[in-house]
Amino acid sequence: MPDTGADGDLEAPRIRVEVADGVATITLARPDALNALDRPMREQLIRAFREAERDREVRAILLAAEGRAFCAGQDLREEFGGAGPTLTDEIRQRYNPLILAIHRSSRPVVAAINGVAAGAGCSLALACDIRIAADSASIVLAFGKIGLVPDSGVSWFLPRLVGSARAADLALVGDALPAAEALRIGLVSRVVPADALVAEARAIAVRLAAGSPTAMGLTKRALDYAAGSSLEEALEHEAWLQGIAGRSADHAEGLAAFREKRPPRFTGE
Ligand code: T3D
Repeated sequence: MPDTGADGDLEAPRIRVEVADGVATITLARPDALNALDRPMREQLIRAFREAERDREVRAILLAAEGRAFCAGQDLREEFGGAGPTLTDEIRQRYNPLILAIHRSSRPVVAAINGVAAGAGCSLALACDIRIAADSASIVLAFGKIGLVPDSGVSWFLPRLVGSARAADLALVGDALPAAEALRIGLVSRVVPADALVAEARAIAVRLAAGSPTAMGLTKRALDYAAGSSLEEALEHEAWLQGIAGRSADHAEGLAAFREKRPPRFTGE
């Protein structure tokens, strides 16, 4: 694949998107650079997640990667400042919208972490709802080693996932975390043999796609809201969301399927 991103060609192909069985599989496809994020890749990822949000056929999203790495983070060959955008510009214009597009997607997003997830590559994985790692994968914050601070949501996601003590250790000491340890501390929820990763992650995504889109989207909103609210606020928010879910055709279909002892056919209505 020609590596034409440096000349400003935002269309230089960096990802693949396939939709099947209700699942949009978005694959990072720059394996020669360990799927490092250059501007075309960031741009194409934002577009892919936004398009998936608009596509009614898409009921779950799988974020996967080609080659031996998941993503080595920011492409360190890209230059910032001078006449071009600064780091802060780029973070505001592309990284932050990308993280928000993933995290705020109404569809469940599964990350299949096939290899190292470093720096902003780790951020991509943390923004997903479910992380499944190959037993050979690892997670490394990497920011500190090159004199940067955790960005793209790491400072927000990490303590919520693993607690403040472990978050500080990972961010400040910066050692690579092998998949088994990532599972032990709750940074990923499943670890599978490397050769089974894509099939296992896809199977989970297909199961999610068969669920109620209404319930999936509202469940994500409930979890997100509760992370920043008091118990009283979360209880009230749950009651409000349950009102919406309870009036949905998906709920009626779920009840009918239960009573008729058949699998439900959810429509997202
Ligand atoms: O906008 C902003 O800049 C702010 C945002 C910052 C967010 C960030 O992501 S900061 C963190 C950036 N990422 C890193 O610092 C990680 C750098 N990479 C590594 O530490 C290592 O490559 C890995 C631990 C990921 C993997 O190590 P290893 O030994 O398996 O592979 P390697 O030999 O180091 O790399 C293989 C190739 O990939 C190599 O290219 P070559 O020599 O074969 O032509 C290497 O240069 C390239 N590569 C790896 N990471 C990057 C990269 N090329 C560009 N950018 C990278 N991040």
